[in-house]
Amino acid sequence: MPRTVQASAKRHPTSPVTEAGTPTAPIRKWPRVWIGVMLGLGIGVAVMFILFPSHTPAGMVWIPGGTFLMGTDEGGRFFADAPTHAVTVSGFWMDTHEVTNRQFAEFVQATQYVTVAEVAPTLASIMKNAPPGTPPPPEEKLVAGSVVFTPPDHDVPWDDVGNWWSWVSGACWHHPEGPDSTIIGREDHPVVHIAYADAAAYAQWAGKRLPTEAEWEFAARGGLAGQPFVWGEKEPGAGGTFRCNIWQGRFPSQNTQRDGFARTAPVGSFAPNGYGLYDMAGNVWEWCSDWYTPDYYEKSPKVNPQGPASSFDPDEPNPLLPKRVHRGGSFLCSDRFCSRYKPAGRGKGDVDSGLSHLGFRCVQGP
Ligand SMILES: [Ca+2]
Repeated sequence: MPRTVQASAKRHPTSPVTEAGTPTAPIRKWPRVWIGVMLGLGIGVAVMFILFPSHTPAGMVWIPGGTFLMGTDEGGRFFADAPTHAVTVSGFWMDTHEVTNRQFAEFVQATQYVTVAEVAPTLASIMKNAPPGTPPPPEEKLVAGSVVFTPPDHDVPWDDVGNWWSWVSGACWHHPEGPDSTIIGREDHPVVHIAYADAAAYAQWAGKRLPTEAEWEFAARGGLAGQPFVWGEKEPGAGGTFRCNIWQGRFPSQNTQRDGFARTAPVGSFAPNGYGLYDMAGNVWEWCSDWYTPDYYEKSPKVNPQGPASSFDPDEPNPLLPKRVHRGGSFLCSDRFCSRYKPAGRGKGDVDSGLSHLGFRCVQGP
């Protein structure tokens, strides 16, 4: 009956019926609807996975990634963190805290790993990176050891770090201040005297890797934009509550320890940042995988920058001494000397040198 067909078609102009009166629209439209639903679900699941992936690795938190303003235009004594520039990083997992003595001991027990500081350097290894004309050190100086913070008992000029750093034979991760010191009682403090190769070996053993400098800074900011500190804008000790382990008093001779710690603090002693990360300011410096150059910020790629191809430090007698980036500052950071515990603050270090305020934490891809 043509009239009925026409009448029905009129009532459902986009849903014609067959002559038998069976609507065709469900047959033709449902697939489109389902395609839309499935696409929507798929995109939703992908977004949820990026934002909140399942199977959180133990001791890690998900850093969602995104675009942020890296660096600072604040200027100051250490200005290698300028200019501010937009950088995008992909999401990743990050250790909630610095690798502890307890964790590093597990690694050493499992692998029999020996750190750089525990092996006597060879003359060749020392001279390899020495400036031309440097006389070779006497043989008795070729002993295993590391560089230890040794505070003077009086004010000293700041232009010579030798006034508070000493080479101590026998200093290493399990003897942080020298052979007579121990980590017993400091199992949950961050491991220190870690050379870059040591940190990388631990990360590989743990199925992880070291963060890039961009990843580290993104994570340190904890989701905050343009704030001077990893927790926001309040000064570290505002209101009498300290927010990180840095230095109080006259650096380097007088540490009033108002934050409770003269040297390292147990990880997690202070409140975490917005991503749930502890000690992203102060306690110990942390290795990043980027080689160090002072001008990288001016020309770094915008997406997932990995650092320059090699290092260069014009402040060194040998500018080609291999150095990588340190981040986060340490218990030695003092507003009177340097404030590199701020999220943009950069450090740098000889890849073969551990120090008593240098450790690391790891990251892992999704
Ligand atoms: Ca302190």
